[in-house]
Amino acid sequence: MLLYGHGLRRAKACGLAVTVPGLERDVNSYKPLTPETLPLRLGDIAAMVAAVGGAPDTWNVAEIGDGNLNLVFIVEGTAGSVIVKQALPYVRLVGESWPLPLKRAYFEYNALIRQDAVDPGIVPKVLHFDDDQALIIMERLSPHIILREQTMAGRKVAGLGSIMGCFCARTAFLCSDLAMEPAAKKADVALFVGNVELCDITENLVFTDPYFEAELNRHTAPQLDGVVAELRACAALKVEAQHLKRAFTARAETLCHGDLHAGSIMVTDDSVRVIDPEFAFYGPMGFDIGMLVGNYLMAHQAMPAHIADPAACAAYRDWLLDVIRETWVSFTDEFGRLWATQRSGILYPARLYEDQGQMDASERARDDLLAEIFADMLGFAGIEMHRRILGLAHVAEFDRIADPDIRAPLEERSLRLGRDLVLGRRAITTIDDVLAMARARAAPQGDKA
Ligand code: SR1
Ligand code: MG
Repeated sequence: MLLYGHGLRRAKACGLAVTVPGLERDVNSYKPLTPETLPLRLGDIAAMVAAVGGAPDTWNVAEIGDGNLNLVFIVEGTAGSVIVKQALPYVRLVGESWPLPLKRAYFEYNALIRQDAVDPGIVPKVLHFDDDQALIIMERLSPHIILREQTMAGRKVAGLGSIMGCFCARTAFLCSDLAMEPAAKKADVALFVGNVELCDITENLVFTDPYFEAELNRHTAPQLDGVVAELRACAALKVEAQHLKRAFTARAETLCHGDLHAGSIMVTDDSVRVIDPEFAFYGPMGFDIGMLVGNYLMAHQAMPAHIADPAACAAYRDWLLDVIRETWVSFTDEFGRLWATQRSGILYPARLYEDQGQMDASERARDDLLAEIFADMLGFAGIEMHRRILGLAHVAEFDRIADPDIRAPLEERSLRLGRDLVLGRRAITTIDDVLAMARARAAPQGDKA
């Protein structure tokens, strides 16, 4: 049977089994944790006891999950604290009417260990994984906070652009056929291809729902009704959105984080860590960096509502644009370094280029690939900007603007910039052009809208 759209959810509701080989679990033993049951249930896990310290019945446990999908607990004891993340069998944001498989914890665990291997220290250290209970016990990042909370407070993060550019380049390059052994790469593609339901969320909520009146959508109405109608009537935009969706579904190039927004990054003023790769899948090299850039661009557009002083706001917005530039520059630098030093996979082999004395051919192949990633990045950024304003899952940068008459004009600027990026992505050639487009669309300084 072919399942498409929200078909997987419908299939499950009808009792049709959708299984992934090797991922059968003991469904009867799974039970969601509570702060009361957690110490007893996890108190005999050696890694947990060592990290938290003291007797389990003295642990302080708090459920802090405010994301869309899972339970998240902080567990504190005499020696320290850890995070326990457990999948729920449904979408927390929506409720039990939207079932979601527990196996997403397995994909998150597998993504975390791969991300740590290619970019050591960037993700929380995994202390324990329990497939049946769909839970991961991991390092607690402290005093880190979610990146979008930091940016809405107008606080900078030293090295943000370069660290995230490197992370995106390392995962893009080292988890692809540019670097991996073909058998290992194909085994990984096969492993992550099981993350069907999380990809289904992205395929629908990100690439499709924003462009028609889907049931789960919401937008600031009636203020945005005009621009929403305009976007949904734009044939070229809807064609490009589906070209990008085809890239998402068909191009299993590399291991993508899959949900790299400003809520999937934790920071201090000088530290950057990546969390939450449960949407991991094999996809286009420009997907993660595109989502990330889309989030920075939304923060840039929304900032007048968060920083009252016009001069401070202008300076902070310039910093956000610098972060975008630095992200892309670091991505290309790191990608180029890996191209020169770790191109051991089956693609663009040195025996065709460098070994023949043709450095120029190697550089041309690299630059062609980077140009393709750049265009994809802009397309995915634009789509992310649309879905976060028109779809089910919004961003706090806009949602926390209480007055719809202030929020809507800023959202509209973002929607229009997103459209410009999606439609213009093949013609835009430099990151400075993108920053100029963002400036041109932005609300004038001192003007909240
Ligand atoms: C139903 S899940 C909605 C969104 O939350 C996640 O964080 C992903 O971004 C997903 O698209
Ligand atoms: Mg998440």
